[in-house]
Amino acid sequence: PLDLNNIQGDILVGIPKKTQTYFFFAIQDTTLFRTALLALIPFIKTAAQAQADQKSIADHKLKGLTTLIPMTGTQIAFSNAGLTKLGITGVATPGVADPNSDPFLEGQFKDSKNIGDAGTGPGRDFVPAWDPAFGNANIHGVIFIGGSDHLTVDAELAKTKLILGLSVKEVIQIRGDTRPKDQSGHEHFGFLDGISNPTIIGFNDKNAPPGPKPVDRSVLLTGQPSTSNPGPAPVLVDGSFLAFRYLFQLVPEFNQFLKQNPINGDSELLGARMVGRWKSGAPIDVTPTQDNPDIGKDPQRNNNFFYSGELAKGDQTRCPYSAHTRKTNPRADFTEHGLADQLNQRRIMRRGIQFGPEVTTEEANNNRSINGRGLLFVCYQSDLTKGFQFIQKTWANNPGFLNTAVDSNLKPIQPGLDSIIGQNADQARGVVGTDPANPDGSLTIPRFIVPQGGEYFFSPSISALKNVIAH
Ligand code: N7H
Repeated sequence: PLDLNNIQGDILVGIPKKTQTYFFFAIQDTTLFRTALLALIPFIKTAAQAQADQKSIADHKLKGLTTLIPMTGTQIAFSNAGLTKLGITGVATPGVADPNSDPFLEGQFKDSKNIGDAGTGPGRDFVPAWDPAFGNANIHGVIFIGGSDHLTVDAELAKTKLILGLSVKEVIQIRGDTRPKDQSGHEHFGFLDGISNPTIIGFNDKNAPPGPKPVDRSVLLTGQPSTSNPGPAPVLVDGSFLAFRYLFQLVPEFNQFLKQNPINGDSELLGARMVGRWKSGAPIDVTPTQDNPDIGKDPQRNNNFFYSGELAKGDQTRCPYSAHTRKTNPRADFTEHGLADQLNQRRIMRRGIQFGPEVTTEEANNNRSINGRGLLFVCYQSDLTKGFQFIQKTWANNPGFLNTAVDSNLKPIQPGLDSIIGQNADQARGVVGTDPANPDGSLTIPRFIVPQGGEYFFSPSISALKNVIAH
């Protein structure tokens, strides 16, 4: 069984959060740091504790109470630069022979060109156009604290910094906040997010709402014993790789584009066909021509769709291949073509939070962003080359995916990039299929998501923190 007291809470359960502060640090003194880490470990929230927190929030709501229960959850993860500084070896992507092409070992700065970010310079001297805080191997680790409100989280962060003392220095601190009132749970373009995450066999697959098949825990957790590897390295057991992306969203510009390119007079329809869901969360595969907020908020119906039947045979009338949800989880496009195992390996657990203020009247009137806002994207997987890196590079940024390479019987198509997250440096992206009446027609979509940094981290188990890293 899963050891829920050993796994950090965010990976399989999720730290309940209205706000979350990310404290990115560089280790100054390894001896001081190990001592501080030992003192910090009891405050790191486990999966079992996160479950208890979620239950108390659910019980509170059942009683009809709308007040927030003050709570926080602290998590920690390390980059390869951090583990190297601490003399820890053995955390790497299995099967990647060349350390210069292991995303974890080389770090996200070196991988940025590969995943489509803008920047300058040739080959391995490429410098991404990022916030300089995310410079090459600049960041050794991140402590992030999610919780109910700023006051409670700030107090927990102050306590954490006292424990850390002079062992680390801050590289950058970023605060994320869910959006206000009825937009809570919606990302900044306005779409309900956090609906589709993988369920795990033997953990939460019973009573799970209808949706994609549950996956093996080894898709998300490293160091799971198997017949071929009965005794995985202690540092890897119950850990997970965490991909962090600092993604700015150009919201007034996105809204203007929808206004200028309606489908059949309907701007909301264009947005829905770019995402794969309406703003309410209702899937366009279920309700292709108009939003249905009742479906959007109903867990029994909002993830129960598969792009199956005619759709999986190359049809784009209900949902284009370029839609964000179809590009990043092609469901029946794989399962109806004998590729269910391949699809399951690509599932990621998304745990991001929004940052930045609401669009101001001035920004809306001028269709131009003045303030920075977007998504502090976080996802977990046991292998970055199968999860985040693969989805971004080989699916979202690849104009040929999904195509006849998956099934030679499919009608040949060239879907273009993922309408939302597809990255082609700073260039506009060509996308096919947004207009259901003209499925072969293409649309040029400017870049509305601007990556400003990121790093690949490893999120160790409590036992690995105690017995290996702080040792
Ligand atoms: Fe995406 N968006 O608002 O358009 N995402 N995403 N994402 N995303 C999803 O189903 C969004 C990003 C995935 O199982 C929804 O939970 C934005 C990256 C995956 O059907 C919405 C950004 C990557 C899924 C958004 C962003 C992914 C998913 C629908 C950046 C990976 C589940 C809600 C600012 C490389 C697909 C839901 C499935 C869903 C949006 C980033 C991946 C609304 C704005 C970088 C796997």
